[in-house]
Parts: sequence; structure tokens; C-alpha cells
Amino acid sequence: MKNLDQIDPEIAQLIKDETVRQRDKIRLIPSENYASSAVLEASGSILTNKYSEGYAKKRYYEGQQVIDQIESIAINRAKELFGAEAANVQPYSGSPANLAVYFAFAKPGDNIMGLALDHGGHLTHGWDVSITGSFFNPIRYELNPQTHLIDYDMVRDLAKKHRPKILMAGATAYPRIIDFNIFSEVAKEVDALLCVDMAHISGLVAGGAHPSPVPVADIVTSTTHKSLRGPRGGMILMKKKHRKAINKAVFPGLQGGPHNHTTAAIAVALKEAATDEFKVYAHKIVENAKHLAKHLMEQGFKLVSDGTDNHLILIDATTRGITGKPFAKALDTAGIVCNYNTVPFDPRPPFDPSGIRIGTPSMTSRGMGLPEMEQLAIWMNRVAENIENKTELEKIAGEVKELCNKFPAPGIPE
Ligand code: DSN
Repeated sequence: MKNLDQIDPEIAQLIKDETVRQRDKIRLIPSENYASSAVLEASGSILTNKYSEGYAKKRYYEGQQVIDQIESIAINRAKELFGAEAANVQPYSGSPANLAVYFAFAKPGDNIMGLALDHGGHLTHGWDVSITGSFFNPIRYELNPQTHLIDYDMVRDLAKKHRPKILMAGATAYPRIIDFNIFSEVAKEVDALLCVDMAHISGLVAGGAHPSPVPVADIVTSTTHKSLRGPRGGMILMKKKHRKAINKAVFPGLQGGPHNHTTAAIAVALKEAATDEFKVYAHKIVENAKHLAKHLMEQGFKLVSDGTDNHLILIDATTRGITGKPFAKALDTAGIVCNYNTVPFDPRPPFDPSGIRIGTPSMTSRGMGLPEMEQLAIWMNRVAENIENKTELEKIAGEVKELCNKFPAPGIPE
């Protein structure tokens, strides 16, 4: 970064510090990953200099000879990879992508329906503090209190009672496979638009490690930087009949010019995700998560739904006599980075909840496998037993660093 070093050494140093952090720690936040060097190069390119309001061949600015090609390539790759009829790659991220769906298909005050945030949904699925919970009338379905699986009977009953305009499926903290077919049946029964937010699992879907919502949903939204391993961005896949409404909602409805550097990086990530290597990666994410879950349970941890089918695990720390926040902080000191999280029916508040949320996309991107999952479970148990023992936590951090240095991360200089 010789130019940055010279012009702004303060920011240059902070980027170096963050690079070291990402290199030397085990990153378990399930929505994070390591974008490849190719994705980073596209994302950091001169494409950031260009304004392109509109869509290919229908822009409000001249000079789109190159940008039109880049955006068309990204759209075609998204359609091909996910088998979608149409795609929009301009949303700045997942929340704007979801907002575009509401803006296109609902009016303020309309009923919309989604999984409650404290049961694993997302803010934009109609939670109070989100614009989606105040402009629309949110109806929330929940998990079954015994199994902690989505209560599909409740989904059907609430949908029949409230007839939402939009039925939202998808989650940010749900460790099990979502049955998109049931959601599709319910949506048809009540004449709702089915939107699946697959942000967390889009890499798994791309690699065939999770059933795809694309064939059965009207609209599928996603971020591009989680298990899909692209740049920070969003996209919307849809049936052709919805393209006009969605395109209009994204621009000029919600956004100005698309971030062309991001569009190019999304195109690169989609090319990478179409490879056989990525299919193997997607399946390994799940294999690692299942193995980690098994070994965490052997170490005495209580997992929500007693395991996982995807990339994500929710641990209820209270059965170990600790709570989520201090556990997450102790793990961070030990070089293991996760986030504290509510567990279903959590009696504790979101800022000091009972659990932590972890996932395997980043570790798997480094080539870590089953032995490393076993080692991680042992470390996490040691942290739980030594939550206030700084010396022990720092000792673990040293061991973690040693392991990390054996597994170079994509996009991170060694
Ligand atoms: N912030 C994301 C996550 O961590 O799951 C959801 O958008």
C-alpha cells in the first residue's frame, strides 16, 4: 500500500492492524468471510470513479461503454449460477435489497410477515426498530418452543389470519434447513408474495449444500459477502414478471448510482462460486459445522436445536453458568471471534443475551477441516472454564495464532 502509506499513514497502519487481526484469529462470525484477492482487486479498482444511474443501455449518464458490460456480466452470472429468471445486482447490501422488495410490493400499513428477530430473523423482516416494522404492519412467526425449529403451523395460521402482502422467509441465526416448499404453499394459499432472504446461505445454495429457494420463491434477496464470499453488496433474484417492479424500486426508488466497483467484484465472486472448487467449499462448510457442533456438545455445550444443518451454530452459554456477552469477550481475548446472540425464548435482553453465534465459512475458506474443528471445541471449552483468567485466555490466543499461521487466508498477505 505504498501510496496509502505515504498519504495517510494512520489509516494505512489501521488497515495493517486489521489484516493482522484477520490473519491471526479464528473468525467465527457466520456472516463474515475472506474475499479472494481477485474480488478485492475488482472492489478496489477505478470503477469507483464512475456514476451509472439507471440500467444497461438506459442510463442517465454517458460513458457507460464498459460499465454496461460489467453489470450485464454480473447479472448473467447470477442468473446462471442460481437458475434465476432475472437478477438485479445494484442493491448496496442486504437491507436495501429487502427494502426494495417492500417498496415494490407493499404500501405503508400493509401486513408483512417474517421470522421474529429474537427467534433468528433479521431486522428488515419487520422488527420494531427497523423501518420495515414501523412503515408496515409486521406479523411475526416464531420457533417451536420444544424443537426450536420454525413453527410451520404457526406460519400457516398467522398467514391465513392476517393475509400478508409479503411473506418473508430466511434467517440470520437459524441452524437448520428451511423448508421453502412449505413457505411457497402458504404464500399461494393466502395470495402473498414469497420473498426468501438467503443472505446467510447463498454460498451454500450456490454450491448445492442447501436446497435452493429460487425455483419456489417469487423473489430471493441476498448479500454477496457472507458464505458467497464476494464483496460487501446485495442482489435480488426474481421471476421475470417481477423484474420491472424490482428494478424500479431499486433505482430510482431507493438508490442513486450503483457501486460499479462492487458490481465488478460481485461478478468475480459469482465466477468463483460457479467452480467445482466452490462446490467442495460449500459442502465442507456444512461438514465442518456439523463436526464442530458434535464436538462442542461432547465438551458440554448446549446447542440450540442440538446441532446444525448449515454453516451456523447457536450456543446457549447459560447451561455452563455464563452468559453470551462475557463468553464472547473472553473468546475474543483468546483469539476466537464470534458475536453474542439471543437464543430462542431468551429471558435475557439482546445486549446481554444468553448465547453466542458462530459459523464455519471463514475457517473453511482457510482450508481448516475436521481436526481443527475438534481443536476449536477444546479451546472453547477451556475459555468457558477460564472466563476471567486472562493468562490462560492469552495462552490460548498464542496457540490459536500458531494454528492460523498454518492456514493462509484468501486475500490476506502471509
Ligand atoms: N449483520 C448480518 C449478520 O451478522 O447476520 C445480518 O445482516
